[in-house]
Amino acid sequence: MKPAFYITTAIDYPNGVPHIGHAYEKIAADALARFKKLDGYEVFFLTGTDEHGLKMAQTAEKQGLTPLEWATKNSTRFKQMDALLGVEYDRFIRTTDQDHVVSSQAIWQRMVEAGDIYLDAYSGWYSVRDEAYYAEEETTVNADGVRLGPQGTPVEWTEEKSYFFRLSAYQDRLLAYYETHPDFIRPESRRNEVVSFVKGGLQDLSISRTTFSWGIPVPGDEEHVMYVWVDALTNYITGVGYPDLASESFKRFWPANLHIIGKDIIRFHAVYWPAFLLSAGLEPPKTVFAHGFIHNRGEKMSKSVGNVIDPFDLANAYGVDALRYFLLREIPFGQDGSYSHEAIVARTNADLANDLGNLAQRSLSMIAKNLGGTLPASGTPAPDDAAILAMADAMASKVREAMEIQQIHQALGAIWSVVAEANRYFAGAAPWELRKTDPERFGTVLWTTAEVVRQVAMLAQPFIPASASKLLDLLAVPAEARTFDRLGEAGRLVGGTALPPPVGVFPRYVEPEAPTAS
Ligand code: ME8
Repeated sequence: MKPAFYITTAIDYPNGVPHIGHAYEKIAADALARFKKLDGYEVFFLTGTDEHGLKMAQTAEKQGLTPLEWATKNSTRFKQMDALLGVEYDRFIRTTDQDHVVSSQAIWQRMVEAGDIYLDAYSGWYSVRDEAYYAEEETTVNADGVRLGPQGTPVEWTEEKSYFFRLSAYQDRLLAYYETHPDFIRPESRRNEVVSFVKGGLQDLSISRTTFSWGIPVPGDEEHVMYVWVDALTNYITGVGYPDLASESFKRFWPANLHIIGKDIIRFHAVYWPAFLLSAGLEPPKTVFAHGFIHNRGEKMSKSVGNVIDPFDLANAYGVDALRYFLLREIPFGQDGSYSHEAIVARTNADLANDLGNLAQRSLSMIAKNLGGTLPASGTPAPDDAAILAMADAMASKVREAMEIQQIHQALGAIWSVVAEANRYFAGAAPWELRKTDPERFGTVLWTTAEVVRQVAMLAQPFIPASASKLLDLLAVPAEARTFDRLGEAGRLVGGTALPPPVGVFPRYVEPEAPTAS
């Protein structure tokens, strides 16, 4: 039986259409999921939308829609984004799904039974936009006399009855958990942040609201709806069958291997979530990985500045794989990064069109032109041939090592360093000269190059799935021979195989012509 691997993304607020930050996270998680699938795991990949809360209700009202209509409209757009970008999830969960309501009420009940939930009154500075209360000292008053929370959003003094979660009781257990599970929070810098936050002391958490009704009712007290984060985090267990602990999927996939989230929501995932799970008698996930933020030319994206980037526009302008490659290669996973037209064009043309595209195109068209499209035999390798082949064979373990610690950019770096070396090899071997002088070595160089391209394309599948698959088609690699157990010797190209006519796989990005002045 295959080992199991359960990976999730954050569930997005469908309070508008998706932006490039949403796309980035889903693409990264997709690459990690595809990698594991190709590497022999049974993968379950969960993503979705987080649809409750006051903000959703308020925006819906402004649009003249019910909250569910508004959520449905935008949730559909998130699904369309996934379809366009090749994000192949196993389930798209919506927190308005009926099974999720059942699951959220079940975990709540378990936390009640554990003695961790009590009713009290709450007052404090509440930000509707952040859906969070702040302490007085976290707020400031701006020049217009408006009080703002730490994220710069307006806060209002609010008093309500509320259920509380006894988070303060979990400080020591959480610290012990971080200590014994060094991989629970990644990257390392985030882990340190979380540990020092928890060491600073934890306050009990207000986890219900009575001032609005767009949420999951608290079991046994319908005047309250759950705080949206209780319901949101629970999606990760609903997705694999909670509360049915005996279900095949729950037994197989919980605890999750990897929650991929952005750096702004690490506290919810690395402090509240494991505390809720421990309270309910469930194991916390194995790893929470926080990625960085994407900025537009170094500037924070915001609707008011008008520099929010639409992933649909980008995919249409540059191509899906060029966009995926750019985001995953350019930004060290875990750090912030920037998007610009120049940077994506540079990556597309240098790495994809020139380096990999030309290598494949030149070698394959030589086979088509001079050998009638039949792959030559491997022949007797000269030291140069053996060296580049050895480098290609060593690539898988480097890529795997990087993916194991979510260093996606390093995985791509390892693949593209083989591409660079293969280009040097090809230029040095000068097959166009060997054709007349040494036909046997001519064949060996072309076979070797094709075999290196095969392994590059195999390992590139998680990142640029459509293009990698086209390359493998050009090498006549059958669909069932594209999993990672066929890397290296196990899947060598065989001389004598008929190859289809080569076509370009990586188009260069050419600037659209500027309209001529008239
Ligand atoms: O936080 N760059 O939803 P969300 C990179 N519903 N990532 C970004 C980003 C940017 N500019 N902006 C946002 C929520 N993100 C909650 C999650 S999970 C149980 C509930 C990331 O739509 C952000 O960090 O505001 C988060 O991981 C995801 O996009 C969804 O953000």
